[in-house]
Amino acid sequence: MSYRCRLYLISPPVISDADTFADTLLDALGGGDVACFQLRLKDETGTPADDEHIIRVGERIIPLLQERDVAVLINDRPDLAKALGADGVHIGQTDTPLPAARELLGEDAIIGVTCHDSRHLGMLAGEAGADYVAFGAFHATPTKTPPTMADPALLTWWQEMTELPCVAIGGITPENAAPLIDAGADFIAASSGVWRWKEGQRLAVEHLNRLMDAHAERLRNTPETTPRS
Ligand code: 3NM
Repeated sequence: MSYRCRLYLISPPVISDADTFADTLLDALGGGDVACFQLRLKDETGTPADDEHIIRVGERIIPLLQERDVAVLINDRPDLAKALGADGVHIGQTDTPLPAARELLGEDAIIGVTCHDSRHLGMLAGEAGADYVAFGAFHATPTKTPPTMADPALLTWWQEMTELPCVAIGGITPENAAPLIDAGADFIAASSGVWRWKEGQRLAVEHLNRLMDAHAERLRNTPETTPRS
């Protein structure tokens, strides 16, 4: 059996105009496969946008994403995920606890948990019923001051030990994603690496998909030597 790593797109931290961003988003989606989109409107200090703004942006872009089979996750806020009809939520270690998010959103919702660089946090999230865990940051990023830096070997370890999907996050660009895909990430998460990519968001999505295709092709050709084969 083989798998293909997929792209997990994170919104830019600031979206001033929902209509303008909707066009930018459609351009990005034209670059290739995107598994999911996380709406995360927070500045570098971690201060979130106000609820009305998140709702305004969400109402504008969620239908565009869902009608293209891109799952939509809301950062930190199960209540807003429910209000907006999103597919799930991404929670940090200090946000709403997973059981409360599950209670609110139900069994079918996708709930992902930030686990920094910690196998232990990953295991706890798995036991609590997370649908994926996110490890990072793998590179310096302008989007957030990451609390930890993670090593790609963590992805390989996780991939060998568990079936729960892992997301690599933090400072990932088309230029540096390949070793993380090779290490065993099920998803590559990117915000600035797409929205600030020098050749534009569409080419960033295209480039990342090419890397993932190339990796999946290598897995198919050497199934016995690769993780999850
Ligand atoms: N979490 P970019 S790093 C949201 O390390 C987030 O937990 C991180 O944006 C972590 O792709 C990060 O621009 C920022 O680095 C992701």
